[in-house]
Amino acid sequence: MAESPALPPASSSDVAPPDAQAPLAVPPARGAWSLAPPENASATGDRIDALLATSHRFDVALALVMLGWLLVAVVRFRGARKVAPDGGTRRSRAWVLGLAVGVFGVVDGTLFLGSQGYLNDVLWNFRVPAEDPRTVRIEINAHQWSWEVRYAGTDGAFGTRDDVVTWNDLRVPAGVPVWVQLVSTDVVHGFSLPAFRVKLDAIPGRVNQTWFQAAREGAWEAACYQHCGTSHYRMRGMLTAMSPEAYAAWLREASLKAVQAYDADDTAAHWGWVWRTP
Ligand SMILES: [Cu+2]
Repeated sequence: MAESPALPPASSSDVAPPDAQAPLAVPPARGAWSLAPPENASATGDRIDALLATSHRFDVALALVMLGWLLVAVVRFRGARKVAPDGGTRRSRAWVLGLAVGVFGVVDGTLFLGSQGYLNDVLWNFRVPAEDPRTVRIEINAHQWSWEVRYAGTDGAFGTRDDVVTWNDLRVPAGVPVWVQLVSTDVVHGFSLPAFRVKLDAIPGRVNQTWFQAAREGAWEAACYQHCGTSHYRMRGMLTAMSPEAYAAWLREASLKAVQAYDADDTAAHWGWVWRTP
């Protein structure tokens, strides 16, 4: 990750992508008042959801204990004579300290170990996409304000004439690991696939990476989760998970068109890099 990716000249972000502002077939939004996380479309998203649910259970339990104690104290000591505060006895202080450390250890320890397990098993476990021959590799370049997505095309190599480039339109096969390497042309952006529990910063001069696997076919939103300028809201893309056959057919056709439309002088189009493994 030490090298900087080959980024296009800054002016290329001024060139409006052909279809970046075209209306997207976004599925209807859920109710604004829903507290539930978005639909989980990822093969591993249930681990994040379970961790979140555990965290919420702790929140509820601790809030109940504190509110309960508050209520007991208000009722029990109602009208009590005012006494000067004191520091308590050694014994009472030890009790409070022990309780605080115990609650902290159980709550934060559980969440820490759960997060660590998810990171090691899934998020940082790049052996999964590296060892799966079906893995699809995608390079994403974030702009103010759109996502430019590059596929290696039928030859499987990046930076060649048959590279497929799309704007705000991610296509992946369902049931297959998708390995993403992400850069930014201009400012810091936040690449986010809410239905896949994916969030990753796009930082100029850095290649960040993540991977995910669509559990089924469908279409979900891709968004920028960091306010990156006045038109931040326009960085709305779609991720479409297709059957592996449909994906292969789409890539073949798009690859063919890319070769026909290839322009060696269009320097802004040549921002891809040779795929690098960590
Ligand atoms: Cu952004």
